[in-house]
Formats: sequence, C-alpha cells, structure tokens
Amino acid sequence: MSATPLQFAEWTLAMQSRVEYVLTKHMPAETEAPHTLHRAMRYAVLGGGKRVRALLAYAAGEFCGASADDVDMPAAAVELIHAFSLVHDDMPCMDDDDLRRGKPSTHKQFGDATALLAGDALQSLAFELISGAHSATQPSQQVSILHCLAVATGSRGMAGGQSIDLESTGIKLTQSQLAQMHALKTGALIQAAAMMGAYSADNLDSDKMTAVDTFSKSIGLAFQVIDDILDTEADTATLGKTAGKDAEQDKSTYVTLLGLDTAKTLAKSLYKQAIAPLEVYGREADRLISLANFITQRQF
Ligand code: GRG
Repeated sequence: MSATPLQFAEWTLAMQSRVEYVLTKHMPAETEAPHTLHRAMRYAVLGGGKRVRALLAYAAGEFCGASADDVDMPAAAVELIHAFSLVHDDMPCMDDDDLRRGKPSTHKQFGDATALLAGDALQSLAFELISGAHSATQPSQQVSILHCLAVATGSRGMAGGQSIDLESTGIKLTQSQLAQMHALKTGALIQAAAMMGAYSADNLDSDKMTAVDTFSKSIGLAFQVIDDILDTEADTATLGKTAGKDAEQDKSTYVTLLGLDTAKTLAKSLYKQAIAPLEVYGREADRLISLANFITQRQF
C-alpha cells in the first residue's frame, strides 16, 4: 500500500508502463490492414499522456480488492475513449488544435477523414477489450463496466458535455452551469474510470463503492478546475497542447468566472471534498488520496 511520495511515484510509473504495455499489445498492429487507420490509432494513443484515468481505475480497483490483472482491460479501455475524445476534440470542427501531447494532432498528421475514423475505431476498440476474451472479470462485472463506460461516453456524459460546450462559446455561464458542463465533458469519464476499477473487484463492498463514487465526482471537477488554471498559467511547451486556448475561443472557464486565486481555492476545496469519504479507511485509501494530490498539484 502506498505510504510515502516515493512509493506513490514508483507505483505511478509502474502503472503507466503497465497500461502502455496492455494498449500496445491489444491495439491492432501497424502491419495489419488497413495500415493507415491502424497507424493513426496507435499514433493517437501510444507514447503520450499522463494516463490519469488508467491510474484512477487501478487505484480504485486496488482499494476495492481487485488485482491489477482484473483492471487491465477497463484501464486500457478508458484511455482509448479518452484518446478518441482528444482526436475528435482537436479537429477543425471542434476545438481546432494542431498540437496534442507535444506532437501534431492526429488530423494534422493523417488528415481529417482518417482522424475521424481513428476516433470512431478507438471507441469501438474500448468496448471490444472489455467484452473480449482477455477480460479478467466475470460476465456480470463486464456488463457493469461496459454500461458505466457507455453512459459516461455518450450524450448523457462526455459527448453531451462537449455539445453544451459548443453551444456556450461566447456566452457567460454561471458557476453552476459551468460545473454541470464539466461534470459531463470531463468529469463523467474520470468518474467512470474509478468506478470501472471498483466494478472489477469480486464481492464489491457497497460502502467502498459509494466512497469511490463520491471521491471520483469531486476529483473529476477538480481536474477540470486545474485544467482551466493551467490553460492560463502554463506555457505550450509544458502542456504539450496550445496554452491560452480558452481565452482565445472566448470560453467560460473557472478562471474567467472566479479569477485565478478563487479558482485555486475551489480546487483545494474540491480536493478536500474528494478525500473526505476515504479518510475513514486509513492506509487502505492512501493510493487514492495520493492520486488526488497528483491530480490537483499537476503542472501539465
Ligand atoms: C462523440 C462521444 C463523443 C465524444 C467526442 C470531442 C468530444 C466529444 C469531447 C471532448 C472531451 C474532452 C476533450 C474533454 C477535455 C478533457 C481534458 C481536460 C483533456 C486533457 O486530459 P489530460 O490532461 O490529457 O488527462 P493527457 O494527454 O495527459 O491524457
């Protein structure tokens, strides 16, 4: 169990390598036809990203009693969905960004049509991995995991949040409207990542499940508040994506709404809200709490 920052750093590196290995192994090879599509899919997914959603799945799984083997497919699947959303988000018809994870966005590298298809195929692959022969969990757990990921990805989750975001450009949202939009656009997938980890455990304890649910809701929102702060404070080289994009596109953010200092205070209070239901579990919850720290103190 994680206790010191060094142990957490080691665990983080181990889990990031682990999910990278699972993704590398289970994604179609570039040598498999259609070559361009498979190259674009691998380009969008491999060798980049903090893998926060996979880390949440592994940490929540461990907290609830699942092994890392049990969580491998859900962890890989949530990263595939996340990568798919980034591919589509970067396209000219959405946020229109040329840079992602420090390299040209997928549509800049492969063209719009291939990027669109790569995103679609990554989404399908996520569900294929969870429901396929390599899944380590029982069919009833797989159904819970599939349902959780499907809802978080669709119009009642990420796609819905993105739609609200598109409609809100140039409009000043209230704090509660902003929170509602981000709960869907960013929060739903972060929450699903943690819940899929929980559902990977046999005989899931319902109090632990509730604790993970409450934790992940608050940490999902905290993630977005920090994202808004970094968009203002960090530079493009550090972020690996274009900084200052929100202001350029006249978007409501926590920084434009509250100012930098209040946005930082809000992130701290969401962190406290997130870890509150875990504190009763003592050392058992160390990893999730360290991860909440990692998310709220990240620099990119
Ligand atoms: C059609 C279902 C469907 C989805 C497409 C484009 C879109 C709809 C949704 C966009 C969702 C989106 C891109 C939200 C932003 C989330 C966010 C803050 C991304 C950055 O996440 P990090 O920092 O990135 O975890 P890394 O690169 O570290 O993985």
